[in-house]
Amino acid sequence: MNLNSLSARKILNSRKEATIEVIASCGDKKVTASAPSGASKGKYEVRDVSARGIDFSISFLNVLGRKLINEKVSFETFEDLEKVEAIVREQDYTKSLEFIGGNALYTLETAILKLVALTREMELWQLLINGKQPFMPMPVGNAIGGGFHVKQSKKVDWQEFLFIPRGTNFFEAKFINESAYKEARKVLETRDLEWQGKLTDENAFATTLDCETTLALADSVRNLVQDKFNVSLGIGLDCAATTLWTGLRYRYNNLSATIKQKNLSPEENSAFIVDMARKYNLSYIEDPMHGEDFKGFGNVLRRLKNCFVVGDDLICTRAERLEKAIREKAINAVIIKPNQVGSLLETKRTIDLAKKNDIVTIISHRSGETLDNALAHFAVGWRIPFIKCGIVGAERLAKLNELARIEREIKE
Ligand code: 2PG
Ligand code: MG
Repeated sequence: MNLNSLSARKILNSRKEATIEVIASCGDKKVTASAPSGASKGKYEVRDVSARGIDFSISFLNVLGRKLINEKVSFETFEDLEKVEAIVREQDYTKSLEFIGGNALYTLETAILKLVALTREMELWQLLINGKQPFMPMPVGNAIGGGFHVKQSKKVDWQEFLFIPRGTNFFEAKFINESAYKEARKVLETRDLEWQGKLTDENAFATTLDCETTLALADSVRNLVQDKFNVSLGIGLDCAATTLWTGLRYRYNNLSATIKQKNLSPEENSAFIVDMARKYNLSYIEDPMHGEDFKGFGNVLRRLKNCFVVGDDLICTRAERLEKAIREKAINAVIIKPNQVGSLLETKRTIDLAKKNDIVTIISHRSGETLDNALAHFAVGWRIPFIKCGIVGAERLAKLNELARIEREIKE
């Protein structure tokens, strides 16, 4: 496939921030790809856009697009992205993609892959899966939240309270999460009298309750849903602990029903989280400690059985950080966010390393999202067992509905 056109423009994401969209064509085939953006970012993520601003990233893409067309660079496989990255690296050799921005590279590569798939008359996931057997990921859905995803001052300190259904198929699991979301609203209305209907950036309920009371609420919702549908539902947390870390201690503003403000030492923080995980039988804890604390993650992991201890800000989708986490036995699961590194080739290297070392992978959206559904295809194409992409809202449903469609087509 040779490109006939490739251009970039500015669009708004779900948080009404400007982001990049790439439009590419070959003959009468045309695709678009757009990039998400995080609010609670890891220190080792690439920049979203160029240090010179989003307009510079867009101009860069427009110039690069002309170069790819003039030089008749051809793309047939995922590995052909090497050709793009070789050119990009000549322009920007910085680790954090200071010059072009990670979202420029991410949208460019995603658009090229979509176009390759379209011209080869296959779906994006089929291009990526390389003839292997597909299986569907299970959804990890954010129903209640706080932290950096909420503006109001009275909020829960942890960023996300997640439901993880054990459905027999994706469609059923998605339905269970939607039901849990509806039940959560009803329970919240009776227990959080200060809640004014506010939602987080990911459309989760922005409770004013403290950490432990919110967990107890999630536990009631789990019981209700399990009884109603005779299914099994797990509860997870994304503490996003880097956002609470002051450099010495973890600052909580809404810790428990009896203790409001408290600064916990690293030992106290991990003890509190382990205690909560045991008490509420959590099956998933993301970023319990701040993004540099490999040892602290390891302490949590050692003390919990049957629980995913997940590195997000700790790893930032970087293979070398995952290597360190494996060496230090810090985690047993890892978040994969392609735009944390910009490069899809690097994203895939991190996934392969995780799989080789029995680290569970969870592909994830960002809190600021677009209607792009590529994430659903990455999940199936790279055979990733879990996808974290919210429960409701157009930009979240773009991925969930696409997965339901893919599942139906795989079955046919
Ligand atoms: C996270 C994400 C997505 P953000 O921390 O896992 O839920 O948030 O995109 O703001 O980094
Ligand atoms: Mg996270």
